[in-house]
Amino acid sequence: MAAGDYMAVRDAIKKIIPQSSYDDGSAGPVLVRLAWHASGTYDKKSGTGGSNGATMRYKLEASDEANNGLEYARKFLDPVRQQFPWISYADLWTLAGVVAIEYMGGPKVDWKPGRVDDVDEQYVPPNGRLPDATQGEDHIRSVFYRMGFNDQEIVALSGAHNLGRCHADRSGFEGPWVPMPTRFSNTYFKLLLRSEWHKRTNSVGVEQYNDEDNELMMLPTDMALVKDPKFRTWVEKYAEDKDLFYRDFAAGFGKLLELGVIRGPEGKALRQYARAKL
Ligand code: DDH
Repeated sequence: MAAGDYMAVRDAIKKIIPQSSYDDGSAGPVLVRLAWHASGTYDKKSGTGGSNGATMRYKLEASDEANNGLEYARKFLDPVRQQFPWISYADLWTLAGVVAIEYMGGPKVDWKPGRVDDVDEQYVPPNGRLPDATQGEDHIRSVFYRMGFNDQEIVALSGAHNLGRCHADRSGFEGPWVPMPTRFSNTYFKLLLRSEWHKRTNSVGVEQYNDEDNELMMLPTDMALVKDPKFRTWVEKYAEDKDLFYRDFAAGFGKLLELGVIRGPEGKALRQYARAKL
């Protein structure tokens, strides 16, 4: 297969998404989460973090509690990487997120190659940069403003919780947000507004919000999106207008994957470019 044939890589990623013995039969949601966590370490002020370098390959970042369970996503992608050894892990992880979103019925997200893996361990971002689900609106804002996002983008990106589920042995939370967690939609926003959510202590002693039947769940950070008036305005818009949500989600996710990726003259990204701009 010719180096640079990203269409072939996309096809190979699509083939590993159905996983009959995993979760809801799909690797899609955990692949989206890998792309997000690989990128969401970005710090605008210092230019550190972000998807370039695939620094989650290093133990320090892989062992950040927030990244528990992402080893599944990385393992699902091993055969793809074996088939296309020329693609950087940084490109593969971000592309897999984009392919998974589209595969599950979500919008097309712009994606550009060029991320590189040959990044020294000293550039691994410190642990603790990803959001903590037990917190509220101030914490959410400080984490996402650090990356350069505004309130509207925060709510749009949070719509990724239409996908997948929480696992007690990974985060301490348990359950899916929506009844069809492998189908991209704006149901999460509708449920946030329409259902009654009850604070419950789950089977491993962690507080979360559940619906009447204990089938669906919300995190404390999800609830902050309807409590905070500025966030709530956007939750209402996205609950009403699916096309608007898809458009804004695609823009936000595309921006997320580009954070800290500064390409040199030949399109190759270098961590050093980001640092030189400090
Ligand atoms: Fe998330 N997320 N997320 N999330 N997330 C979890 C699962 C998934 C937070 C916490 C959690 C985003 C924002 C936030 C996905 C995508 C995105 C879990 C459960 C926790 C906890 C993990 C587990 O137990 O396996 C918090 C806090 C925030 C926040 O914004 C404050 C964003 C922005 C995205 C994105 O993709 C743009 C996806 C997908 C999952 C489902 C993973 C799976 O395995 O299924």
